[in-house]
Amino acid sequence: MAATGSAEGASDSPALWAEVRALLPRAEEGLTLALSGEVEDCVLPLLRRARSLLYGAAGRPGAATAAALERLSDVLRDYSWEKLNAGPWREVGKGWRQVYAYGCLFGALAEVAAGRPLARAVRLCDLGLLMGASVLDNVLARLVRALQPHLPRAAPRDGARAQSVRPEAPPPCAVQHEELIPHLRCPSLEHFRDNYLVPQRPVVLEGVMDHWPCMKKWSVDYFCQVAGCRTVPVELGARYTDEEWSQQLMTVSDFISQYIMDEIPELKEDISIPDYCCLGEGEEDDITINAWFGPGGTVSPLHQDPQQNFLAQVLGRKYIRLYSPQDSENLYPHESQILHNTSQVDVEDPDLVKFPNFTKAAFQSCILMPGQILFIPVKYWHYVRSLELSFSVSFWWS
Ligand SMILES: O=C(O)CCC(=O)C(=O)O
Repeated sequence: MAATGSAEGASDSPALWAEVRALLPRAEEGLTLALSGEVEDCVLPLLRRARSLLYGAAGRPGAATAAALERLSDVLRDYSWEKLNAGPWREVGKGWRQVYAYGCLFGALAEVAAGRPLARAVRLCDLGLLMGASVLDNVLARLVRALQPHLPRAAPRDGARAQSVRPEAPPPCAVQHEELIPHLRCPSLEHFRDNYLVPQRPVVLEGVMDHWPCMKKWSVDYFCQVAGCRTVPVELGARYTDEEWSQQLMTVSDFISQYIMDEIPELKEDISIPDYCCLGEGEEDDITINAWFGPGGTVSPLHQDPQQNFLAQVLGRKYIRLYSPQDSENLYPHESQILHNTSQVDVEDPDLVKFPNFTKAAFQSCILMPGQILFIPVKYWHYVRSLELSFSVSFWWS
């Protein structure tokens, strides 16, 4: 795909409009506006009006049509946004999330039609992807993919490399009996299954991700270049159990510039699902891939997850401790349902008056280096502290 935008990444190009338009059904009836949940009746005429504006124009819509489409997008997004934020997330109807996604879609299309710089269109797509529900065969993901090559690439920052290591990373403190997690180089599937997966023993795998493109390509500059303008949810605060912890939507560039100094397919192409996942019973599509990107000192408090996990380290090092699920009662899980998978103990500075049995829990630890993959069995408690700017990818599988 050739880049056709101007220096600001403007969309003032008939070729770009044609490319974007080709992502939508050819005929107006094809864009059914079908919703998978109930919404108030007043919304449907707005959706239909936006659709007919889009299909009424032969070729790229003119300025007046683009402005009308933008106004409808604003109304659809504002109205559904209220519904999205009216109660607990799990109670938000899918229909309203789809209305929000349509609002974002019409807004992004209006931006392209108006020939404006593309950053806002990309932001609208990202908001729809994050807060909306899929419509038209995930059109927002396809649209953002089409727009991205037309955006300007951020200039690399002077001399900065992601791998700069803070030499005086605080040493992990040893409180109890500690055992090192064993390391293994490219074990066969059978060996991994029989000695680690079946008995549910953690292991650090080496050499498995050496060929992944991310090992050569990923750096902070690279993230700024390929994803700087993408909006992502960012967790703010040292650990999610802190009072002042919060989440905010911001662009990758803002996050990197403000806090370091998902959902991005370009980065996904640089990793592979470890072959060992085929030993599970689930389908490959059911594997959840999460990216963990943050500055040195970021802590994931001791917690457990309901699936097997391969935590693959790409940039920076992480200090990791593992506790067996058999030790759960010595780890004092929070009582509230929402934090029931999280220990109350600050594992590197435990309050032994409040949590005296914590010393009874044996743990294994490692410093996970770039290129290593840690196998964390189902429900194994894990505590993670990044020792410097770090990027890891986890694969939750069953
Ligand atoms: O790397 C981290 O900070 C946390 C990783 C984690 O908790 C997970 O992969 O489940």
